[in-house]
Amino acid sequence: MQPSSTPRARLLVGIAVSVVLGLAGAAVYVVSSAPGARASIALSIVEDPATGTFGYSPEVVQIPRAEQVDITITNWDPMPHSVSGRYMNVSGTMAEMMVHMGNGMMGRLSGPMVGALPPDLVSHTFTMVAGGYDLNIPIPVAPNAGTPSVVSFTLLMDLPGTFSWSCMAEETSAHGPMVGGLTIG
Ligand SMILES: [Cu+2]
Repeated sequence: MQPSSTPRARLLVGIAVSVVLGLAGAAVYVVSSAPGARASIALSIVEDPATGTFGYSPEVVQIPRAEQVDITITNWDPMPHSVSGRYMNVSGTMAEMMVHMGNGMMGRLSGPMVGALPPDLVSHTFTMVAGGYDLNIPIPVAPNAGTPSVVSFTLLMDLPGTFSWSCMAEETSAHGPMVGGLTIG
Protein backbone atom coordinates (compact mmCIF):
# COMPACT_ATOMS: atom_id res chain seq x y z
CA MET A 1 0.00 0.00 0.00
CA GLN A 2 1.36 3.36 -0.99
CA PRO A 3 1.62 5.99 1.72
CA SER A 4 -0.26 9.00 0.47
CA SER A 5 0.15 11.65 3.10
CA THR A 6 3.21 13.59 4.09
CA PRO A 7 6.56 12.62 2.68
CA ARG A 8 8.41 10.45 5.14
CA ALA A 9 11.77 11.42 3.78
CA ARG A 10 12.90 14.94 4.14
CA LEU A 11 15.94 16.03 2.23
CA LEU A 12 17.30 19.48 2.38
CA VAL A 13 19.38 20.89 -0.38
CA GLY A 14 22.47 22.63 0.82
CA ILE A 15 22.60 26.08 -0.61
CA ALA A 16 26.05 27.03 0.57
CA VAL A 17 28.70 26.23 -1.97
CA SER A 18 31.30 23.92 -0.57
CA VAL A 19 34.73 23.17 -1.83
CA VAL A 20 34.92 19.91 -3.72
CA LEU A 21 38.10 18.00 -3.23
CA GLY A 22 39.38 15.18 -5.36
CA LEU A 23 38.09 12.18 -3.46
CA ALA A 24 37.93 9.63 -6.25
CA GLY A 25 38.26 6.15 -4.93
CA ALA A 26 38.38 7.17 -1.31
CA ALA A 27 36.26 4.90 0.84
CA VAL A 28 34.81 7.68 2.92
CA TYR A 29 31.74 6.85 4.94
CA VAL A 30 30.68 9.42 7.47
CA VAL A 31 33.02 12.22 8.29
CA SER A 32 32.00 13.52 11.67
CA SER A 33 33.25 17.03 11.57
CA ALA A 34 33.87 19.47 14.36
CA PRO A 35 31.07 19.98 16.90
CA GLY A 36 28.28 21.98 15.36
CA ALA A 37 29.33 21.21 11.82
CA ARG A 38 27.38 18.85 9.61
CA ALA A 39 28.50 15.37 8.77
CA SER A 40 29.43 14.75 5.18
CA ILE A 41 29.94 11.81 2.88
CA ALA A 42 31.84 11.73 -0.39
CA LEU A 43 30.86 9.09 -2.92
CA SER A 44 32.71 8.54 -6.17
CA ILE A 45 31.87 6.70 -9.36
CA VAL A 46 35.14 5.22 -10.52
CA GLU A 47 36.29 2.71 -13.09
CA ASP A 48 36.96 -0.87 -12.07
CA PRO A 49 40.17 -1.67 -13.94
CA ALA A 50 39.26 -5.36 -13.97
CA THR A 51 36.02 -4.88 -15.88
CA GLY A 52 36.34 -1.45 -17.45
CA THR A 53 32.93 -0.54 -16.07
CA PHE A 54 32.19 2.08 -13.46
CA GLY A 55 30.87 1.63 -9.96
CA TYR A 56 30.23 3.53 -6.77
CA SER A 57 32.85 3.77 -4.08
CA PRO A 58 31.92 3.10 -1.38
CA GLU A 59 28.86 0.97 -2.13
CA VAL A 60 27.77 0.64 1.47
CA VAL A 61 26.99 3.86 3.28
CA GLN A 62 25.83 4.63 6.79
CA ILE A 63 24.40 7.97 7.79
CA PRO A 64 23.09 9.25 11.07
CA ARG A 65 19.33 9.40 11.50
CA ALA A 66 17.49 12.70 11.84
CA GLU A 67 20.58 14.73 11.14
CA GLN A 68 21.55 16.79 8.13
CA VAL A 69 24.26 15.10 6.12
CA ASP A 70 25.95 16.66 3.12
CA ILE A 71 26.47 14.21 0.27
CA THR A 72 28.80 14.80 -2.65
CA ILE A 73 28.92 12.45 -5.62
CA THR A 74 31.90 12.75 -7.96
CA ASN A 75 31.44 10.93 -11.26
CA TRP A 76 34.46 10.05 -13.40
CA ASP A 77 32.46 8.19 -16.06
CA PRO A 78 32.47 10.17 -19.34
CA MET A 79 29.89 7.91 -20.97
CA PRO A 80 26.16 8.63 -20.77
CA HIS A 81 23.92 5.65 -20.00
CA SER A 82 20.24 5.47 -20.77
CA VAL A 83 17.74 6.24 -18.06
CA SER A 84 14.01 6.31 -18.48
CA GLY A 85 11.10 8.21 -17.11
CA ARG A 86 11.40 9.92 -13.83
CA TYR A 87 15.00 8.93 -13.17
CA MET A 88 16.16 12.10 -14.91
CA ASN A 89 14.49 14.01 -12.10
CA VAL A 90 15.74 14.77 -8.65
CA SER A 91 13.22 13.38 -6.18
CA GLY A 92 12.91 13.07 -2.46
CA THR A 93 14.65 16.34 -1.79
CA MET A 94 13.26 19.55 -0.45
CA ALA A 95 12.26 21.59 -3.49
CA GLU A 96 13.16 18.50 -5.54
CA MET A 97 16.63 19.88 -6.23
CA MET A 98 20.33 19.24 -5.96
CA VAL A 99 23.35 21.46 -6.49
CA HIS A 100 25.05 20.85 -9.80
CA MET A 101 28.61 21.61 -8.83
CA GLY A 102 30.16 21.48 -12.26
CA ASN A 103 30.15 19.82 -15.64
CA GLY A 104 32.33 20.87 -18.51
CA MET A 105 29.68 19.96 -21.05
CA MET A 106 27.53 22.65 -19.55
CA GLY A 107 30.40 25.10 -19.40
CA ARG A 108 30.13 25.60 -15.69
CA LEU A 109 32.68 25.35 -12.97
CA SER A 110 30.28 25.79 -10.12
CA GLY A 111 26.70 25.25 -10.65
CA PRO A 112 23.15 26.11 -9.89
CA MET A 113 20.49 24.15 -8.13
CA VAL A 114 18.70 21.89 -10.57
CA GLY A 115 15.67 19.65 -10.35
CA ALA A 116 16.41 17.45 -13.35
CA LEU A 117 19.01 16.70 -15.99
CA PRO A 118 18.54 16.41 -19.74
CA PRO A 119 18.41 12.67 -20.58
CA ASP A 120 21.57 12.75 -22.69
CA LEU A 121 23.53 14.18 -19.76
CA VAL A 122 22.65 11.43 -17.29
CA SER A 123 25.40 8.95 -16.57
CA HIS A 124 24.16 7.15 -13.46
CA THR A 125 21.61 7.55 -10.69
CA PHE A 126 21.55 7.05 -6.95
CA THR A 127 18.06 5.70 -6.36
CA MET A 128 16.44 4.34 -3.25
CA VAL A 129 12.72 3.68 -3.20
CA ALA A 130 12.20 1.77 0.02
CA GLY A 131 11.12 2.17 3.59
CA GLY A 132 9.02 5.21 2.82
CA TYR A 133 11.88 6.94 1.06
CA ASP A 134 11.73 8.03 -2.55
CA LEU A 135 15.21 9.24 -3.34
CA ASN A 136 16.54 9.73 -6.85
CA ILE A 137 19.66 11.63 -7.76
CA PRO A 138 20.58 11.77 -11.47
CA ILE A 139 24.33 12.00 -11.90
CA PRO A 140 25.62 14.04 -14.84
CA VAL A 141 28.14 12.51 -17.21
CA ALA A 142 31.77 13.51 -16.76
CA PRO A 143 32.92 15.97 -19.45
CA ASN A 144 35.96 13.82 -20.27
CA ALA A 145 38.01 10.98 -18.85
CA GLY A 146 40.09 13.29 -16.68
CA THR A 147 37.39 15.67 -15.46
CA PRO A 148 34.60 14.54 -13.17
CA SER A 149 31.15 15.95 -12.76
CA VAL A 150 30.05 16.68 -9.24
CA VAL A 151 26.69 17.03 -7.55
CA SER A 152 25.92 17.87 -3.96
CA PHE A 153 22.83 17.62 -1.79
CA THR A 154 21.82 17.36 1.83
CA LEU A 155 19.89 14.49 3.33
CA LEU A 156 17.77 14.52 6.43
CA MET A 157 16.38 11.03 6.89
CA ASP A 158 14.18 10.36 9.87
CA LEU A 159 13.28 6.69 9.60
CA PRO A 160 15.90 4.17 10.61
CA GLY A 161 16.64 1.06 8.64
CA THR A 162 18.90 -0.62 6.15
CA PHE A 163 17.86 -0.42 2.52
CA SER A 164 19.20 -1.19 -0.92
CA TRP A 165 19.92 1.55 -3.41
CA SER A 166 20.69 1.08 -7.08
CA CYS A 167 21.55 2.91 -10.25
CA MET A 168 18.61 2.93 -12.65
CA ALA A 169 20.63 3.35 -15.85
CA GLU A 170 20.08 0.60 -18.37
CA GLU A 171 22.38 -2.38 -18.05
CA THR A 172 24.61 -2.81 -21.09
CA SER A 173 28.06 -4.20 -21.80
CA ALA A 174 29.37 -0.82 -20.65
CA HIS A 175 27.14 -0.62 -17.59
CA GLY A 176 26.93 -3.47 -15.15
CA PRO A 177 24.61 -3.57 -12.16
CA MET A 178 25.34 -0.84 -9.61
CA VAL A 179 23.81 -1.59 -6.24
CA GLY A 180 24.63 -1.01 -2.63
CA GLY A 181 23.29 -0.49 0.84
CA LEU A 182 22.32 2.50 2.89
CA THR A 183 21.87 2.28 6.63
CA ILE A 184 20.14 5.12 8.44
CA GLY A 185 20.61 5.19 12.17
CU1 LIG B 1 25.01 3.44 -13.20
